Formats: sequence, structure tokens, C-alpha cells
Amino acid sequence: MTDTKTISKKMSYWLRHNPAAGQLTLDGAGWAGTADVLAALGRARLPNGLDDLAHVVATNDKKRFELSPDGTRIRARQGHSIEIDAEWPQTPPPAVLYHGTVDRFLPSILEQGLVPGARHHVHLSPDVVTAQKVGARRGEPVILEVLAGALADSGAVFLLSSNGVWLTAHVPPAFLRRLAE
Ligand code: HQG
Repeated sequence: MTDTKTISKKMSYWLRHNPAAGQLTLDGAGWAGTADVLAALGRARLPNGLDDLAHVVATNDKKRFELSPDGTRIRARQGHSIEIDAEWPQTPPPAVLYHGTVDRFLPSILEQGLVPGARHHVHLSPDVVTAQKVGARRGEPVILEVLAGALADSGAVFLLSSNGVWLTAHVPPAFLRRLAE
């Protein structure tokens, strides 16, 4: 349903990047008041019943949003460019994780490693299929294996978000391998 996608895009923008655009304020962990988000959706002339919002949260393909247990607050699970401290639990990663990207970024990635760019962390996928989807947003996907276990052994911190995305600060080139096609 088109509205669901439009609502999701608007909420991603407000809750990750620009709360002021929705006249919202987020607390330190990224939460906005559910009623405030509903009001912002109304101002954007989008469906703004609590049921519309709950539908977006429940059906979002990547579980981007999280409602507080009592439903009064909502936040994006990750992907923020604004400063928030929604820290996911530090978790020992599996030996290998995956990163989906595209050919044109490889020279720079092989020189600098994976860097967070506009986000707070480098995002890594638990499996190749997920990484392919991430890479395919930009073109023909190229999959990198991340030697996550070894990187963790060398002292890097890995966080696991509640929708299965692994987050870390930087992956140096020595911990990257291009997956054979
Ligand atoms: C690349 C989506 C040059 C990196 C997805 C990527 C994911 C470099 C791009 C989530 C580089 C950053 C995250 C370097 C990394 N030189 N390019 N040194 N290091 N890159 O979107 O991982 O829809 O910030 O390969 O499904 O693509 O937001 O990160 O291509 O889960 O919920 O720089 O975003 O989820 O792009 O995607 P992004 P990502 P959402």
C-alpha cells in the first residue's frame, strides 16, 4: 500500500535525520512521542491514526521502527545520522559477516576499509542474501566477507541491533575478503 511506504519514508527521515522537519524532538535514545509523530503525519496530510502507525511498524520490511512497550513512544532502530545513544548490546560476532556494496566503492574500501559514512556505524549483514539486497540498492551487488571474529579478537566492539543488523565502528582492509562469484 502506497501510504504505508510514504509514511515509512517520512518517519525514517524525521526519526533518523531531521526531527525538526516534523516538529519533533527526540530524547537521547532516539525516542519521539507517538502522539507527536501522529500529529506530524497529519500535518504532512498522511493517514495518522494509531492503527496506521502500528501497521507501518508491524509490516515494515526491515523492522525499521520500534514502539515502546506502552505504545507512547516510537524510534528508529538504527541508521541515524543525528547523534543518539541507542546502544545495542555488545555481542560477540560470528566468524564471518557480510557487507553488500558495489564495484565503484571497492578501490576506496580496499584502501580505507569500511567506514560509517553518514551513519554512526558500519552495517554488516548476517548472511549473503541480506548483503546482496543491501548492495543491490546501488547497482550490481558485490559481496565482501568480513572476518568479524578475528576483528573482535583484535579488540573491535560489535553491537547487534534488534533486527539482526551487526554494527561496528570500522573494518580495516585486512579483515575484508571479496566473496568469490
Ligand atoms: C560504502 C539499509 C567508499 C558502503 C540497508 C555503502 C542496510 C565505502 C556506502 C543499511 C567505504 C554506505 C546500511 C569506503 C563503506 N569508501 N565507500 N571506505 N566504506 N563504503 O547506506 O551498508 O534502508 O550508509 O559499502 O538495508 O549500504 O536504511 O550503508 O555502499 O541495512 O533501513 O558506503 O541501510 O537499511 O551506505 O546500508 P549506507 P549500507 P535502511
